[in-house]
Amino acid sequence: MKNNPEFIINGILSGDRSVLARGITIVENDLNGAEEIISKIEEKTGNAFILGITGPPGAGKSTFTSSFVTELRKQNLKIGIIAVDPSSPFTGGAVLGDRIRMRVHTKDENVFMRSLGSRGALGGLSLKTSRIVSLMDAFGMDVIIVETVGVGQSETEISKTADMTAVILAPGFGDDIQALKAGILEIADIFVVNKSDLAGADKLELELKQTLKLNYTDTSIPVIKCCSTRDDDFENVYSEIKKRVDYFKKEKILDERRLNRKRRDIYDLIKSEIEKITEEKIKKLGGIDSILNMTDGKVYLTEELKNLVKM
Ligand SMILES: Nc1nc2c(ncn2[C@@H]2O[C@H](COP(=O)(O)OP(=O)(O)O)[C@@H](O)[C@H]2O)c(=O)[nH]1
Ligand SMILES: [Mg+2]
Repeated sequence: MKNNPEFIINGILSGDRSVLARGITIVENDLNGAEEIISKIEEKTGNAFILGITGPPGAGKSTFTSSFVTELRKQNLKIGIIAVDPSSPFTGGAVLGDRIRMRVHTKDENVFMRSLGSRGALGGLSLKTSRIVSLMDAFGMDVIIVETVGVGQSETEISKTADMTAVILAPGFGDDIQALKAGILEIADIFVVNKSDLAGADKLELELKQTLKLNYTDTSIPVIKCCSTRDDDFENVYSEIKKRVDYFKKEKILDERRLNRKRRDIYDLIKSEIEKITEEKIKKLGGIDSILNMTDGKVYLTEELKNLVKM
């Protein structure tokens, strides 16, 4: 009863936090009813602004998120936070979450935080993230922040769920700009130079601006310097990000991003269906060992095997 799709959908649309949590669990683990929930919730989405926050571990993403959320709450905005940590199957996600919770608004009814690990990753983490974003969007969040660790391909992929991505750097973590993964620089719509209280922040800012000037055609990418352990800078952080959002809206960049997100999600969805079919097929053929027997232990597609797969 409690997992009944209709119950979940109504609960989410009426703003019930515990039902939202349950709905996320259903979608995250691909439990019965997930597709129905998603299909009915989709039409209620599109209101939230999705901000991706990425960068090297330790740069201060969670701390930044926490202070930024404090500022957003002054504007009375409802906030969803998704912390994705694909490298840590179980506890990692929770640790990230706890770290955010330490400062952010545990008792604030208008902030909802969720951690995502890589468990149950069938279908891909970006698709899962995207779907959880949709649930939060339908729930009525104004802003949804997706924090991902900025290393590797999968994180870059997840960041494409966002309408806009802020890359957070800090002295000591990415002060050698050249060493930064090209991917992380390319996905940035905004740069944040965090830990402005530490030596090296000015140098990092300067180097970053020079790199941008040399390598980028889009000269509008802002570099925002701040200290995330204090709230002082965040009025400015907010107004800089707001300016960028307005620019994105004006240039219709958001529409394009959202269409791309849909394209990627449906692609991932089909891929995950094919994955399921593959699993079933292998089972039908008697399991992976009997398939190896068919090929005399060699790894190649015999005509017989090809035909069996197609059947
Ligand atoms: N000095 C200083 N430390 C910071 C700042 N922002 C974050 N930190 C610290 O950097 C460490 C890593 O921060 P965290 O937000 O967990 O980084 P994440 O891994 O990118 O999410 C923590 O010990 C924070 O307290 C800052 O602006 N200045
Ligand atoms: Mg973090």
